Amino acid sequence: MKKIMVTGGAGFIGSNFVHYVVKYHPEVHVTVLDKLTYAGNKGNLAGLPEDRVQLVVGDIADAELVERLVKDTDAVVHYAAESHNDNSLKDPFPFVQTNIIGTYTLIEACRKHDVRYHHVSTDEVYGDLPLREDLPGHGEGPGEKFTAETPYNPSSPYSATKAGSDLLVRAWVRSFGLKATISNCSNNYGSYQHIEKFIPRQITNILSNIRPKLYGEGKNVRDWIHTNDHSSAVWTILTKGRIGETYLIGADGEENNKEVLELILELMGQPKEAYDHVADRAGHDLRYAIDSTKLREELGWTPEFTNFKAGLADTIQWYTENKAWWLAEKEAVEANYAKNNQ
Ligand code: NAD
Ligand code: TDX
Repeated sequence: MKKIMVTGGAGFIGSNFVHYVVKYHPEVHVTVLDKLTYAGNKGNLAGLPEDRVQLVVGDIADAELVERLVKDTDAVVHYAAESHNDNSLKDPFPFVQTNIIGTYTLIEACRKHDVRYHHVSTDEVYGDLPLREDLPGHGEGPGEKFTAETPYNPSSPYSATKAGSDLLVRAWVRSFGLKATISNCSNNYGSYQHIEKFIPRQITNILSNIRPKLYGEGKNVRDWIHTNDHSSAVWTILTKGRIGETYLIGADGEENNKEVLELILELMGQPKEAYDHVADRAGHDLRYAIDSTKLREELGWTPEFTNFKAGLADTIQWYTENKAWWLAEKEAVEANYAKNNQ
């Protein structure tokens, strides 16, 4: 694999993957296809060698452009998406357009030119799980975490469009022999994450003297993974995964939102109670938890960045030292949340 195309490579997780490939796989050239929406930032690719990484600004739903790029590549790794649940509740259309039509456009081009395709998706396609305390095996019994066999049951317009895109890929594998793999990962954190998302929103609130905002009671559980570990997992699946298979990516990082917020407050030297409870998200998923046994046992992947407190401290340091990356957007992001009392 000498040439790969990474869609959404100027976003949070896609750009991390591009940095990962440049660092660890010097034989590979990367073409990034990214529309540079509000969530994309050229600066996320700053410092990468021009002979290794080329940015093409364009839309994954532009069939002509996509075909031109795909026919000249060995593999496509598809990260581009509208990615924020709260936005999907306000205006679902861009989610349908990018996540479904965009994916369709990519897999059609890959099928036509017989190009290897990896589809990056989310654990949210499986819906949500009960809290551990309400389960007989306390979250460790059979069926008490998501596996590749869990039925799809998405809750939000975002997760429904991601589920739809996954199902398109599965159908293209079965009906057309598309050489595809799918990964469904849990919640990522790390540097370069857009400040609309939970962890960077709270860090940048504190840095802006705004009180952090917790939805509802904060009992909702997310299974946190450092984005560096997501990148190594995707590379492993791209290079060693079995065609047609779905692999779940997770690092056993379950925490409830209140615990995460209290840890951020502690690491930033703030009182434990210095936050506001705000309006809950409509249809808010209760708990996500990934069983990544298949990926670990079949492909030998293991996460490296499993000390959540240390990872959070590094992330806080990054947002503190890189105010120029987020400051200009902060006011508008908060004004948008305020419209919904969030
Ligand atoms: P992000 O919103 O930070 O980045 C998305 C990128 O896609 C941006 O650079 C944006 O400009 C680009 N993009 C959007 N629409 C486009 C279009 N029509 N054409 C070309 N480019 C377009 O998202 P992220 O958090 O980095 O997520 C990346 C992928 O990983 C998504 O597919 C998401 O569903 C998946 N995922 C995210 C998480 C998470 O915790 N953030 C977890 C699991 C899976
Ligand atoms: O201000 C907030 N307060 C709050 O309590 C925000 C923005 C969020 N929350 C809660 C909602 C969730 O329970 O924090 C949790 C995490 O929220 P998000 O960062 O919006 O992530 P989530 O909705 O869990 O989805 C994320 O993980 C799966 C990504 O945004 C998706 O792209 C990915 O598929």
